Amino acid sequence: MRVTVEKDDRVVTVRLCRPEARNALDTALLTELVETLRPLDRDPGVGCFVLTGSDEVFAAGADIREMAGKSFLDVALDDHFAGWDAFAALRTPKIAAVAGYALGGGCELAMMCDLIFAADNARFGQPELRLGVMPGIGGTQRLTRLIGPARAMDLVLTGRQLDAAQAYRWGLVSRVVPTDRLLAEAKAAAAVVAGYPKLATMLAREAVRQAEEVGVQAGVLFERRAFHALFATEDQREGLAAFLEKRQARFVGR
Ligand code: CO8
Repeated sequence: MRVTVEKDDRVVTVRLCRPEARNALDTALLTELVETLRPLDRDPGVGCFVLTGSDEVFAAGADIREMAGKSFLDVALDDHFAGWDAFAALRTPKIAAVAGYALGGGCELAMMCDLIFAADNARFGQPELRLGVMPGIGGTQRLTRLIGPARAMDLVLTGRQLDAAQAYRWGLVSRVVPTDRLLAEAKAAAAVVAGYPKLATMLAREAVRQAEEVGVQAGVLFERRAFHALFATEDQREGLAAFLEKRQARFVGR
């Protein structure tokens, strides 16, 4: 088993646990992760995912041993790493709770999540050039959008690491917390997200994601249509009514 899963009410916490390889992201881990999360993604009883590692390592990137045996044809014909797109495509909001190293594919995996919370010992980096390869699951694109081309180019071309404070200043992470508070903080935020109607959180995160993909006009149109769609839900009526009646909303997920 390369991942463990724990459910608290509407929050599912997935922990990468391959300590002997510093949570290197091999095909078995990918398969287990995606097969675990896919049914939960569709489960109306699940409102947010938290993805975490250990206190020392979030993930040390692609499994270098697994990559070492492969030729160009192997990776090209197999479209190696394309399976990670299935993780990015999960629609339930995901929070990466990163302590320790998030390097290469580990940093890229964190960036596939909607929020990154960093422990004060977190270290982010894209060191792939040192291995004669380059980022391969979205790092060149997501890092550039998050922190801008000058900083992304610096990290990708030098392979140097970013500590948590700098990652926060550069906008890679949303919060920095003491390592021993990381999971509690991530789960508490996840519980807030999971307390909202799932469809509304899914559409809101998709709309924010659109900003990475399209121009403002098309993005605003996407937002408007998603906004309109929520008027077809009971939860929208309940949320507005609860405010006006000065009471707590009771969402039903429809
Ligand atoms: N792959 C395979 N095994 C690894 C990896 C890895 N990425 N990282 C560590 N290990 C193994 C080591 O080989 C070692 O195994 P063994 O005990 O059998 O010798 C064991 O884990 C412990 O490693 P260390 O002794 O190095 O542990 P430290 O705690 O001293 O250091 C570090 C931890 C800093 C994380 C260090 O292990 C390290 O630098 N690892 C490599 C980081 C790296 O270069 N990552 C980039 C990989 S390339 C990549 O991600 C390409 C992206 C493309 C897409 C990715 C899709 C998933």
